Amino acid sequence: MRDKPIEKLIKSEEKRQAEGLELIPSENYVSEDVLKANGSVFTNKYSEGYPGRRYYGGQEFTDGVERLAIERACKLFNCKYANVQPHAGAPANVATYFALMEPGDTIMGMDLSHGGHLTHGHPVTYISKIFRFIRYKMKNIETGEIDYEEMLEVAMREKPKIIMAGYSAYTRELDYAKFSEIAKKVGALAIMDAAHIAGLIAGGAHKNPFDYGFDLILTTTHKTLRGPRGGMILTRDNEEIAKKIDKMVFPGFQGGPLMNTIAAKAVCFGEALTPAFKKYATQIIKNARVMAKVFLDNKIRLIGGGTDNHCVLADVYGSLGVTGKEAQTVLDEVGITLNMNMIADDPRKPLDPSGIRFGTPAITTRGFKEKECKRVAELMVKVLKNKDNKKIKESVHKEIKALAKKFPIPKKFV
Ligand code: DSN
Repeated sequence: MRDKPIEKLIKSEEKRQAEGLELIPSENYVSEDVLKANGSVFTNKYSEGYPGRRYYGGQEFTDGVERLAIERACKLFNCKYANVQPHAGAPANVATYFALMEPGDTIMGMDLSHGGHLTHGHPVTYISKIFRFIRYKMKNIETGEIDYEEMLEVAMREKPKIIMAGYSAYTRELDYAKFSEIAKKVGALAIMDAAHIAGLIAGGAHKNPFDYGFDLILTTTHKTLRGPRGGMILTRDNEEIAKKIDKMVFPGFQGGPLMNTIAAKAVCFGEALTPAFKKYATQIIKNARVMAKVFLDNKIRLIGGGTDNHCVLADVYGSLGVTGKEAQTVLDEVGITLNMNMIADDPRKPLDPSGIRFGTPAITTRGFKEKECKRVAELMVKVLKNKDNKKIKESVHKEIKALAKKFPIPKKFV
């Protein structure tokens, strides 16, 4: 590369990723093929519109790429329609709201501190000024059980047009049938924001919301799904809804699609259709459960009481007197990257909350099984309990580096 400062930063990031362990639950490593497609000449091409009806010439090959991405996405999630153009998860969510609602309409979503996402209506977002967001919460923070009775009661009263499921920091599998039943009762659409667990659904390790009557699944493509950074909107079988979505994504909301990213999405979906991906999806959960158990055995409170997915949410402040920010910093020092996170009804502030959130997608991609995950969790607890002990931190860092070396980031998965 001729741009030396940027080359140096890329190389440094490569080294950081290779030598440390990535436990941020929304991050992963893509295959060399995904990376190649993402860095391909399709980045040069404008292709506003959809396959067969574009506004620019020279679309002989872009159409093939987008058609393949759509076909594979539909096969993967067992649905009829896919829009693979959203640049990321937030635009996918916002375009969906605008496609299916009028300003002032009501959307019901999970409270942010109980695991919901900003785009499900947090007051800091601009969409919260356009639509009316109402909340539901967990009924029992210790088990993660959602308060379905309250959800029904509030939905009956407030008549939302959309009920959103799917979260950023939630560890239990959902009762999709209950969501659908409530949505039907009040005439709302049931929509799943599957960004975090799309790979678990695609790999058959989690139930598919479409099998339980959900109307749409919105997702990113770069988390458990292990593709390029991007978004996607899936519609089960309603052509009218799918048409509204297409119209809102383009020209309603976005301009030219990122064809290089769509090519990379197609490659990722192809990889996710293989038996190897099923094994990976199942292993993610086994690994997260082992890590959760180590924390529980050490009497560290977990929000939801454990995990059914890729993610663990620990109340480190309540259990160890270490704040989320301190935990994030001290673990970073020993080569473990994760993020501080609010816990349900957190008494502390978002920039120094009570919790940490960590997950297993990236280390599972690296080939970690239960044995290694148990060890990593033990080392995390050791560091958290001895956060000021330099000697312990040095020895843990050494062990983490050795583990990372033993499990290099793979270039191929199938
Ligand atoms: N930033 C994503 C996450 O880390 O969960 C959600 O947008």
